[in-house]
Amino acid sequence: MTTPEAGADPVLWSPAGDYQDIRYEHSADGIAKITINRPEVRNAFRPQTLMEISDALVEARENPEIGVIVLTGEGPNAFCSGGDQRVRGDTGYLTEPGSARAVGRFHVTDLHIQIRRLPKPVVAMVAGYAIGGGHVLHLVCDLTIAADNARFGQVGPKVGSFDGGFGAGLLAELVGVKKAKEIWFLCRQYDAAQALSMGLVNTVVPLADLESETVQWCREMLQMSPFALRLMKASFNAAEDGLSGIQQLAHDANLLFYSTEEAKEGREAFKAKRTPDFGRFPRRP
Ligand code: S0N
Repeated sequence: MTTPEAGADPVLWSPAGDYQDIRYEHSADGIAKITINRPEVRNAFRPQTLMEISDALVEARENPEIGVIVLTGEGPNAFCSGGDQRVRGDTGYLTEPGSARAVGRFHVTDLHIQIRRLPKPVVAMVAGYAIGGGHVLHLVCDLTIAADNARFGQVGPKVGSFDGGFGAGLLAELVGVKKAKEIWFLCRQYDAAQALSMGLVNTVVPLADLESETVQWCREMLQMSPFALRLMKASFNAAEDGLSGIQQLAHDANLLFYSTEEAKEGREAFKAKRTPDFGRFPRRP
């Protein structure tokens, strides 16, 4: 069990999984916390890290006790510094570097989608650097709570890479196209106050208060209707995600439709091998 830091709310985090690159924990009141635990490389991710985050996200999604998920990095120095350059091969990031079976790809591609598809709010809790692919990770989260020592930026054009997916499109939507191009073309770093003023984060708090503030935001969301939150998240994403965004929203609507007498009449008639009687249901204006 991880005890709270001085000044933090009394959150006792209980281990909820056994991983190598991350810590996965639950609070008693419905918050799941995923911590990238590689501080020696500023919490850079290798394929193993991303697979473990993905696995924890599946648990958090399926677990009915969990309402909100926090994604963070270990220690005060970094949220995440992006892909681990030491395992970057010529065809992507390598799952088994050095071995004949080493295969490169971008595991983070599917993770971005998984975070956006997850029907519960995902909150990035950022202390220190959110850089490169680590910056895109906070972008794809629903909210970002930043410590006053946070620093944000993209490094792709400096280190021979780029993310033209959510890393470009979402960023442009958040801060405007000109600013997004500046961020990518010049690879500058921006401090927490600058990030707040350009709409990149939701709030900035002293480092010592980061976890208690994040937990407070999570607890406020835990008071809300889970299905309304789910539908709002799907609605925000629908425009950006095109047909797959509409699909999410439509399937959510179908989830609700299943509980109506009208939908049940169709199901029951089929099972009873009779003609359905939809005549008693209103044709709503
Ligand atoms: C984060 C930075 C700014 C921190 O600077 P600071 O505090 O001065 O610390 P350092 O001394 O630089 O670092 C401490 C130790 O950590 C190691 N380290 C840091 N970042 C990484 C990293 N990303 N990979 C491996 N090691 C890292 C340092 O080497 C140092 O180690 P020691 O103590 O042994 O010397 C600064 O560290 C920095 O700028 N880091 C590099 C940032 C970077 O290049 N990130 C990768 C960018 N690319 C991606 O993220 C890929 C994203 C991706 O997967 C993708 C997805 C879809 C489409 C495209 C892509 C794509 O490839 O971009």
